[in-house]
Amino acid sequence: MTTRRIIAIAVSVLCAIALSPVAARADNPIVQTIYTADPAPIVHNGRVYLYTGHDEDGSTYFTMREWRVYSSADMVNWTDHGSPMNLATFSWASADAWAGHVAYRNGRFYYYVPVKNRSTGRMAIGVGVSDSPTGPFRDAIGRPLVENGEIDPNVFIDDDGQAYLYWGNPNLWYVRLNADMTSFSGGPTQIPLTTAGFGARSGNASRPTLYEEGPWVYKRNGTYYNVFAAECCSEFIGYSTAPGPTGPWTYRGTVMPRQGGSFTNHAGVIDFNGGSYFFYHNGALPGGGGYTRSVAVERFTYNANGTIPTINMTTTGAPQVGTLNPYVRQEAETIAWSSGIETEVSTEGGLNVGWIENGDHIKVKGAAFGAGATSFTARVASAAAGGRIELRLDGVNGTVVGTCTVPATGGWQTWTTVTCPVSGATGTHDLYLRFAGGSGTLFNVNWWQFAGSTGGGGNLLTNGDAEGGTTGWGVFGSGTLTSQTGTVHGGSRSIGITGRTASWNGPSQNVTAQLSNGRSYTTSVWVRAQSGTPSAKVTLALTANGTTSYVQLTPAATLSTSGWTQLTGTASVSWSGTLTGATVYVETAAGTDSLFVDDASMQ
Ligand code: FUB
Repeated sequence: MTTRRIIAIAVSVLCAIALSPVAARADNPIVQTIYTADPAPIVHNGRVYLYTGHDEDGSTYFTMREWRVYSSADMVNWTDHGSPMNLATFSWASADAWAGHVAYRNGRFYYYVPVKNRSTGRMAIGVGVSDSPTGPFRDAIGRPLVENGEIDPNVFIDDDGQAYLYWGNPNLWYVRLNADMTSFSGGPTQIPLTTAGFGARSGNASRPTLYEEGPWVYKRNGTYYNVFAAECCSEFIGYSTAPGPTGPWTYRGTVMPRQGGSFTNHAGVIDFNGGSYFFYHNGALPGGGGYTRSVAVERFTYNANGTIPTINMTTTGAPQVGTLNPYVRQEAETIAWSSGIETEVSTEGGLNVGWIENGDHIKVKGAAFGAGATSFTARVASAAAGGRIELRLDGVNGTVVGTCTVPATGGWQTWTTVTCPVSGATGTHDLYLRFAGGSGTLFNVNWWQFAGSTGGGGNLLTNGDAEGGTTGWGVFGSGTLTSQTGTVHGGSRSIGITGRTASWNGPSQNVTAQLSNGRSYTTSVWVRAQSGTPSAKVTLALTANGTTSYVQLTPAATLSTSGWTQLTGTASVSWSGTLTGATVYVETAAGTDSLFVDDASMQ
């Protein structure tokens, strides 16, 4: 029996005892499929990417072999992107994939991590690099960036472009990184651990201040903050502030008191979409503790004078930012809460959900069905007998709005698409995919998507998933469209465009007949560069009464050649007089790089 299975049983027993409505189910910790630790969140292109360590099941030490990455646009539904980097990435490392931090610069992501150097037996800081926030990362320099036996790297890039790498336990160090982010100028410098700077600890002559490990340095309104794990064991989270990135630091007190069943804690702080968020870890999952930790998040508001309020751990977590669109393809591994399931690498790209047994479930929070869904489609595979996906609202035992039968497909990675009717799914609800069937493992799910009637949230775009070749697609301006099979976001086909001669040229669809004046539309298009790192967005050209105007349907985001970027946004569309033309198209801010487009929707 796996730990996940024990968790599933423990959770369902607790639910039965408490008899509490499952709709009120906690959303902290963020990840339920594995134990995660040492959160390191960053914001990139409108999403939060959360990098974590991975505590192995049943660990009795910090047994950690890989790092993991999750992302979210709404702070409650988190997509599992798997492992972007592991110990084998660093040929010179032997163990201890401990607390890391990712920094973005010049189109690349740099992942700084502490690992044990095989040849010296000491902890050293390695640096991975990738073109994509979800990896894969490769060893950037083939050796430790810096090594002094200490841990927990954290990078801060100041407004003047100078990057600083901080790390340390028991001391606190920094070094000035060069613009390449993989070398440094000057030597490692110790930040004086004074009691004025980091608080006084009693009864430990070798550690006279509260600073323990895990520095997290950032700047807000001209003040530099260092939020750190304090006074092991158990640790609490404290913080200091300074007028500059290297000090002098002044201790400001407690951010998060000792609590949560793990003797370590580890902070990550970001601002996202107008809110401030504090990430930490605890032992809250069944089987959890000091070596089987879980990452969680709380939203907070700075005090008017810039100080950080005391933040306590909760099981509810942060409130949702916006809603989830059930009418675009959603990865099955996009999860607010799950019970019993695990994730694994899929042959169709990304991850799929697996190890599904009777009674397991996935919750996604705040699915905006609008005027109503009419059908549900899922990508499924089963080497066993298959089973059923029950679509329930607001609770694992909530109203059933549809049931999809999953057949045997002859293999756990032999994928087929199933569709079933849906009725009664209107407005915004927490959606539960409850899995049912016989005994043993039932089936896998790769992705799912609802469809709606006209005006009820259905996709205005034809063949948005590109599985029907180039049907429905045209070119805005110049370029050549092809149906691609080698590089796809989902399914087995995408749209490719080459030969663009202007930045505004791109794959397009005519939606003149589908638009309603004054309505708000949510657009989502997955795009990938065939060359370069262009900035791309989705635009709507509206022609009414002989005049053409342009509506930006999504914010611009930087593309890469190594991964897919979701362009998504909500915009109001209105015009005066008679609409004679409406074309949705993908364009770039500059240049004529060739692109791939897949899984497009507008509703
Ligand atoms: O996860 C291993 C170690 O535990 C980290 O490097 C520390 O920050 C503590 O959380």
